[in-house]
Amino acid sequence: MRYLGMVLLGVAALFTTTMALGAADQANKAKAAAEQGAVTHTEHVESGVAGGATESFAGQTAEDAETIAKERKPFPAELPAAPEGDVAEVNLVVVDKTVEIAPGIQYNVWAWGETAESATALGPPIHVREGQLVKFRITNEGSIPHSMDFHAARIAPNEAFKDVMPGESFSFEFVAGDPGVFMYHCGTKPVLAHIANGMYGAIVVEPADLPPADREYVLVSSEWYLDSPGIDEPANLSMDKARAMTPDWVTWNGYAGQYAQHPLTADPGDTVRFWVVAAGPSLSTDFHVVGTIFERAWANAAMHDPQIGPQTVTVPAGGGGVFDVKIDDPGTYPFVSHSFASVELGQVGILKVGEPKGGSSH
Ligand SMILES: [Cu+2]
Repeated sequence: MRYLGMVLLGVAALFTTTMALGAADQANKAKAAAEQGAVTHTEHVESGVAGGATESFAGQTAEDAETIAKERKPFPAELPAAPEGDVAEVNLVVVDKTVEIAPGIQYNVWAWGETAESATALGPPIHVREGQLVKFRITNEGSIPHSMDFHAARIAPNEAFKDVMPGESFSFEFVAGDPGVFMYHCGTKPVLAHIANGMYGAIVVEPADLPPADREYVLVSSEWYLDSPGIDEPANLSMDKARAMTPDWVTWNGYAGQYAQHPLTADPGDTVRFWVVAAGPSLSTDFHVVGTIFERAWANAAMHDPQIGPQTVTVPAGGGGVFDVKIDDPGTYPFVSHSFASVELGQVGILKVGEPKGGSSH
């Protein structure tokens, strides 16, 4: 219970109000800053001196943070269906965008998505089956070069993972011959900046012989390094903080505490499978579900060799892991990185099993 108390205290702290600013004023400033921010940011990163701030903005949220968090639609964690047949077509568009990474915290990212409109930081979860041919196309509608590095591919990186100039598209294909969950990311230099600015995601390569699961969720861990609080105007990357590995926020699927506010769900007795990637850019995640023990854990996504019954498993930066839990008792079960500084910085969600009795009084 002490753990749960700590976790929920952490969740509550996420929504602590620290600054007063009218919402309309904030929106206008964000819009104006977004219009200028991309250029400024680009210049900074290209010159390698993006945002020199080292002061921590951890835990600072907008005045109406709780309302914002409640009303915001969470990033979809459900594993999408894999395409039928022998070919999986994946098309991603890259755009400059301002997104929210915590309640009321705006940040200028390099986003990608299936369309420019749907693009966000992180990219969408991709699901293919082992053996499928992945036909991939990247279209760069951003202002600087970008690229794609699929960890699921065995391919010459100098040919496939090359920079794509603004306004251009590039295609390559690979056979998804190795099952697991893999990171994908932009590999353009400085890679630290491109990953820190949202250019990452997860691709699930599902083996044919995996035991069935009732619910399947994809979780990507990542950290954010801000050059300002991101409240009065959108934050940009602080390269100094990124180099020092001192994040302001650490998130599941790009947004602090979103699944604490909007829990993932399961029925009692369900087998729930988490496909987890640690995108970093630099920190690993020590995956743990409070109140249960993993039925099976495919550490490092080595799908031929599950571990039975571990409590916490490290997912390294740039790596993946697959985790099954089976929970019979209704309740709210937090999932965290058990490196608890990450929980303090926003990396906590809730798996709600059944209809838990009462509130979260403990
Ligand atoms: Cu990039």
